[in-house]
Amino acid sequence: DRTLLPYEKRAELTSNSIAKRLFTIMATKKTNLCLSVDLTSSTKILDLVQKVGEHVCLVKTHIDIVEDYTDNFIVQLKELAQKFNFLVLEDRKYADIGHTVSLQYSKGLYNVADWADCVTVHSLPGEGILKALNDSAHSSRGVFLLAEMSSEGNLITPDYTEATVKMAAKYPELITGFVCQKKSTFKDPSLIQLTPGVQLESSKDELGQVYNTPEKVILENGADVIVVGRGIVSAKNPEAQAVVYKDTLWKCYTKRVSG
Ligand code: S5P
Repeated sequence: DRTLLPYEKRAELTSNSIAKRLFTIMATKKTNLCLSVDLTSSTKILDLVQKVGEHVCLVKTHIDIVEDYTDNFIVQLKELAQKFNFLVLEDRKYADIGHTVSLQYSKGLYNVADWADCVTVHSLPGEGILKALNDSAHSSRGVFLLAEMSSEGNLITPDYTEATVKMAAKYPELITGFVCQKKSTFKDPSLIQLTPGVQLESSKDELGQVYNTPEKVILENGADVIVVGRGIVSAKNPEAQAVVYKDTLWKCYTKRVSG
């Protein structure tokens, strides 16, 4: 059972440099919280990350929702990443043919390849998408492959999930882990389970998002890194709420690994 091993042990098993760093950061900072900083103003993003950076292992961006993007925003975000020791995941969910994805990844306004430690990718187009990223990513980069989604009525089937996990096994140096919902989705302890759809206050939104509790996603469903967006971003006091999430999530993890 991969989920019973502590993060520091799993750090020793991985072939992907970002998975190694992320496992190590979690063990050192004692946090498995990923903040999904889904805000559209760069100042608001930087303010929030300044406040909660010390409590998270990973900051997840949707760079294409930022209305006032500049290269300097990235410089400042990366300075915060250095200062607080977290990694940056650009949640781009690439889903095109390999050639197009290699352009989307390393060209254009955002030049994601330049700054994101890892990115999210759909397996839908087939292996070419991973080949493309493998060729254009440098050695300290990672991919979280979408094997399942949190949203109601999504079209991913068990066969699709299984084929996704098989596809990932061909690229051990590239793959950091899976975005997924279930413990049974994969067995390899060197890969990281990133699980979104967590909120303490609510069980769904109006557009199909489904929320589970920290206990459920960590103890039952095998989550390693837990993505929280609006649970923190929309809280009255995001900093205080980030601490609540961090403590609750970490308690579930320590319970899990102590058997
Ligand atoms: O299945 C998924 C995969 C992802 S990456 N379901 C998700 O919700 N996400 C992302 O996690 C989504 O794009 C959003 O940025 C975040 C969840 O945000 P929240 O506000 O619902 O916590």
